[in-house]
Amino acid sequence: QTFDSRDVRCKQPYGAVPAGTRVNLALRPLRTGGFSEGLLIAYFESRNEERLEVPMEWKGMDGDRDVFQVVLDTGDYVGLVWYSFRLMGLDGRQEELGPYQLTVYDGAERVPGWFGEGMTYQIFPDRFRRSRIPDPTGMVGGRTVHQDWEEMPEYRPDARGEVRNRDFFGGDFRGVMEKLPYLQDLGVETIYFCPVFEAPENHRYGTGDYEKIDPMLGTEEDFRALCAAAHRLGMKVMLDGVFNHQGFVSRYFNGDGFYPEPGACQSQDSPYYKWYNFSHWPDKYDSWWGIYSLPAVNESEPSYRDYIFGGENSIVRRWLRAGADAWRLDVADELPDDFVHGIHQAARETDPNAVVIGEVWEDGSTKIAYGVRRKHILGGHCDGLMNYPFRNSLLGYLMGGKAEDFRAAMETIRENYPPFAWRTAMNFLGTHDTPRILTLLGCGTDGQDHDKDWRAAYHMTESQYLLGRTKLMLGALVLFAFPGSPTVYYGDEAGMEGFEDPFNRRTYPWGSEDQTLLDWYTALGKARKELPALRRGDLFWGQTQGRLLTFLRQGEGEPVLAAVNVGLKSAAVEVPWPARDWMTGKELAPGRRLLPPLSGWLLVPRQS
Ligand code: ARE
Repeated sequence: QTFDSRDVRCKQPYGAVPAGTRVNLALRPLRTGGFSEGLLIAYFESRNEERLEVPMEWKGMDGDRDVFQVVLDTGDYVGLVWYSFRLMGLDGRQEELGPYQLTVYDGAERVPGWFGEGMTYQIFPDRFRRSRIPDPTGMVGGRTVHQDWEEMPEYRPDARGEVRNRDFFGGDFRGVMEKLPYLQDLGVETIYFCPVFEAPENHRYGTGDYEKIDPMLGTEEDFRALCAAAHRLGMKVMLDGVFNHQGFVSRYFNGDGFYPEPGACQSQDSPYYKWYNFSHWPDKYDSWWGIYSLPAVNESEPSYRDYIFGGENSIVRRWLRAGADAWRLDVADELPDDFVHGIHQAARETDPNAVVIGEVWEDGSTKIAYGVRRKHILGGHCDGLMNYPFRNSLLGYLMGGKAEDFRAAMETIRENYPPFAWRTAMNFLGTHDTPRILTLLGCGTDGQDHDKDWRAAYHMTESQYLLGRTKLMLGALVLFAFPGSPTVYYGDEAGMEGFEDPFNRRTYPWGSEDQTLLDWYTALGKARKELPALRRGDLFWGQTQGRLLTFLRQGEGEPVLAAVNVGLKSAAVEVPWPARDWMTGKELAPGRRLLPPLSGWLLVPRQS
C-alpha cells in the first residue's frame, strides 16, 4: 500500500480542513517500484471543476521507500476537492492513485458545543405520556382516540393506499412535564420532539398550522411552561422543522376546506397559492415522494421564505423565542442550500446558542440531491446531522459483522466531516423511521428484507428477546461512549418492540419497563453526564478485530475505555491502567483481561 489517508505521515492535517489551509500530502512508494516523479491532480468541484496539477517534490528516502511531497493550498475555496496522484517511472510507466476526498469548510462560524456533549431523548409526542384522555371533537383530521393506552395502534391505508395515521393516543405536554424527573434520572440533556404543531396525522409531519401547537398536545402556554421547566433541570428542547411540505389539510393548502381562510386550493388569489406547484389547479400538484397528503412547497418563493425564517415573527424565530433551543430539519437534503442557510442564520440571530441538525441518511459531506452536491456541513448550514451511517454500521457489527468495518465506516465520517459536525452528530440505534432496534437485534434482521411482512404486530420469543436485549445493551454502550450526542428513541430503554410504522411507535409502557435495560441506560446516561472524556474527549481506536471492539476517549478529564465483545468466545482486552467497570463496579488490574462473550465494559481509571 503506497497511500493511506489515515496515516498522518501522508496527510497533514488529517481530515476536513477550514478554507485557507495548506494541506501537506506525501506519497511513499517502495523504492523497488522505480518511480522517479509524482504529480498531484486536484479538482475543485464547486469551482467549475477547476483542475490543478502540481508536481511533487522528492524528499529523499525513508527505509525502503521514496518520499514524494506536495502542498495542496485550499486558498479561499469552500467545497470538496477530489485529488489523485500520478506516479511516473523512468521507463515511462505510470500509476494513478485516488481519487481521494478533501472536505474544505468555512471555518468562520462558531458552532455551540452543547448538543454533542450530552444525551438526547427522542419523543414521538402522541405516544410518550398523556395527562388525560383527550376529546378530539372539532380537531383537524377526523381523529379517533384510543381509550386504552396499551392498545396496538392502527394500521389502516385509505382509499388511495396511503396510511391514514389518524388514530391518536393523546400524549401531551403536561404528560411530558410529569415525566421530566424520569428524563432527568435517565441523564437526558436534550429532548427532541417529533413535530408538535397542529396537523391531522398522529405523526404530525403534514403540518396544518406552524403557528399553533396541536390542541391535543396542549397550548402554547403549556409548551412554554414545559421548556421553562426543562431549562430549570438543565435540559434543552429541539423541535422538528418540517419545511419541505405541508399537509393537504393545512391552512395553507387547505385541500378539504377545514380552515376558514382561503388556501391555495380555494383561490388562486390566496397568499399561499404561490407556495405550491400545480400542474393542474387545484387537483394536480407536486407532493413529497408522490404522497398526495403532503403537497411540496416551492422554497424559492419569497413570501414562503419570509414566513419560515425571514421576518421577525417567522416560524424559526418565534419558537426559539418561546423556549426551543434547536431545530431538527426534516428532509434537510431536499431543501435548497440557501433555504437551509437562511434558517441557520435566523436561528443564530435569535439565539447564538441555537443548533440546527439536519436529517440526512447518508454521508452528509458527499450527499447529492437533485443533481447538486449539498453544502450541509460546509459551515453556516447544519451544525450536525442525524447519523444514520453510525446506526447502520453499528447494527452491522452487532449482527455479525466485523469491528474493522464499523471502524472504517466511522473513520470515513470522521475524515470527511468538519470537526464541529463530527462532534455535533446525532447518533442513535433507531428512530421513528426505523424498526425498533430491540426487534431487529432479537430477530437477527437488519430490516432490509423486503419479502417480510413488516406490518405485522410481531412478538419475539423469549430467547429472541433476551438475545436482542443483550446486544442492545452492548450497542447502547458503544452509543453512549462515542463522540456525538447519544440519542435514544423513547422506550428503547424500556424494552419496546416492533417493526415499522405503526408498530415502532407504540405507547411508552409506563409501569412495565424492562428494569434490566432501564438500569443499564441509566448508568450510561450518568456516565455521559459525569465523565468529561465522554462529553468532549477525542476518539482513539483500540482493538478492532472481528467481534471485539475497543476504543478510548481521552483528552478531557480521566480517560475512558469502552470494550465490547459481541462474539460467542471470550476475548482478551488490553487494560491500560488499574480500572473499574462503570457498569458493574468490577475492578480490573492492568494487562490482558478476558472479556466474556456477549459482554462489555466501560472502564474508568481506578482511584489509587
Ligand atoms: C407513512 C407510513 C409509510 C407510508 C406513507 C404513505 O409510515 O410507510 O408509505 O405513510 O402512506 C412522515 C411519517 C411517516 C409517513 C410519512 C408520509 O412519519 O410515517 O409515512 O410522513 O405521510 C426518506 C427521506 C427521509 C424521511 C424518510 C421517511 O429521505 O427524509 O424517507 N424521513 C422524514 C421523517 C419522517 C416523515 C417524513 C420525512 C415526511 O423523519 O418521519 O414521514 O415528513 C433510505 C434513503 C432515505 C429514506 C430512507 C427511508 O435509506 O436513503 O432517504 O428516507 O431510506 O425510506
